[in-house]
Amino acid sequence: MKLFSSFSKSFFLVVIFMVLQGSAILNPDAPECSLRDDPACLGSLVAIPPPSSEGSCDGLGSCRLRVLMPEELAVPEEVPDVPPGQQQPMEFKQLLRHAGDIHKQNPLRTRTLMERLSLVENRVSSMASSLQKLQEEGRMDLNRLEEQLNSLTALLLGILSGCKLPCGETVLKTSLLVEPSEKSEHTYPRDCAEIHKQGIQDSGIYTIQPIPLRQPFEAYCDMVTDGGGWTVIQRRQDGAVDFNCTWQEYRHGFGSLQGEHWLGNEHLHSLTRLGQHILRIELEDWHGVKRHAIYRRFKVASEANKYRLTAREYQGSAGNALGYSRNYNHDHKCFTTWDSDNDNYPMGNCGAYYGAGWWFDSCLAANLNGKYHRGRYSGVTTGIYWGTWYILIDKRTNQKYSFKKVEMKTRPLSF
Ligand SMILES: [Ca+2]
Repeated sequence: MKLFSSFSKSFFLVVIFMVLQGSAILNPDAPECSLRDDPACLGSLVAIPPPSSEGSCDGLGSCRLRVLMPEELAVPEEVPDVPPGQQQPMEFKQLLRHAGDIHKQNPLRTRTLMERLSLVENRVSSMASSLQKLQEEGRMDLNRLEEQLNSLTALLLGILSGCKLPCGETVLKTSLLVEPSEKSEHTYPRDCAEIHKQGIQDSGIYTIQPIPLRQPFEAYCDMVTDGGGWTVIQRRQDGAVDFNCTWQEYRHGFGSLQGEHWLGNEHLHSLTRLGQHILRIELEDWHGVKRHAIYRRFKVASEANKYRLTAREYQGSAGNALGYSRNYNHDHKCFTTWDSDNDNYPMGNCGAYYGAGWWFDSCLAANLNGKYHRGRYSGVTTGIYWGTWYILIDKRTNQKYSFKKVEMKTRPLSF
C-alpha cells in the first residue's frame, strides 16, 4: 500500500514540479508535440504572465505563485531547445537534470497557478505511462525518486497555504484525478507479507491484490520460513503437474495452490512491479538435504517485455545458478516456452528442447520448471536442475540429477 501510494504521489508531485518550474519535458507518448519544431506546442507550454492583479489571490485563475515564493516559483520564458540526439525518450533523472539546466539558462517569467494546475491535469496520464514504462524497464529507482519528490511537498503546501479556497479546491481536484486507485478498490492485502503484518501467521491460501482496481487472486502464503510473509510462486513436490506448458498457461498460472503449481507470470509481474523484492528458492534432494538461494533484487517485467527476469545480489547455500557465468546467466533474460521463443539460443527453442517454460539463456544453468524425475536420470537434461549444487552430468555414471522438492517464493525487501 505504501509503495503504491508513494508511486501515485510521485506522479503527482513530479508533474507539479515540472509545471512549477515552467520547464517543458519531452513526452515519449506524445511525439506529435515536438517542443523544438512545433510553435503551437511551444505556445501551449510557455508561461504567460497575467496582465494585472499581481500578488493577489482572489479567485479561480488569479492566484500568483510569486506572491508566495517569488524566487522559487520563477519560471523560464521559453521552452529550451532539445540537444540533438536527446529527442528520444530520456530517463527520468535526465529529465530532471535537463529541467535544472533550463532554469539556469533562460530569462525568468511567471505564470498563474491555474495555468500550472491545468497543465498538471493534462499531463498526468502521459507522465504516468512514461514513468511506468521506465519503472518496468528497471531504469528508475523508485526509492530515490521518492526521496527527491518528498522534498517538493513543502513547496506544494506553501502554495496551498498562501492561496484562498478556490486554489486549494483545484489542487484537491487534480489530486483526485491523479490518485484514483489509492482511494478505492484495494479490497484485499497486497501480498502475503501484508497479511503477515496484520498478525496472521498460519500458512495457507489467501486472496491477495497487488494492484488496486485489478482482479484479486489466490496464492499460497508461507508464514513460517525465515520470518514468513512469503508469497509462493512455484512448487514442485511429486510430479503431479506437467510444467511443459504454453505461454498462455504460464501467463495465467497452472496447477494446484495446495500442491504443484506456477502462480502465473502476470501475477509475478504484479507482485514485483513496484519497490524491491526478494526471491527465495528452496531445494531438497532425494536424501532430504535442503539448500536455498536468495536474490535480494527480484523482478519480473511485463508481458510486453516478455516477463524478463531480474535476479541479482545472491545469498545462500545452493549457489548462484541464476548468475552462473557470463555465458549461462538467467538474470535479465526473457521468458521462453515451447510456443514462444525469446531465449538467447539462435539455433532453436530452449523451452521446447528442455520441455519447460523458463528464463532461458543459451540455454541453462538452472531450470526449476523441468520434468519431474525421481533422482538420477539419463538423456537430455530435462529435469529440475540447479547447476551450482548438482553438476550437470555425473562423470562416473553419466547420469543427471533432479530435485525432490522445490519452492520459489517472494516478499518485499523491506519486510
Ligand atoms: Ca531461440
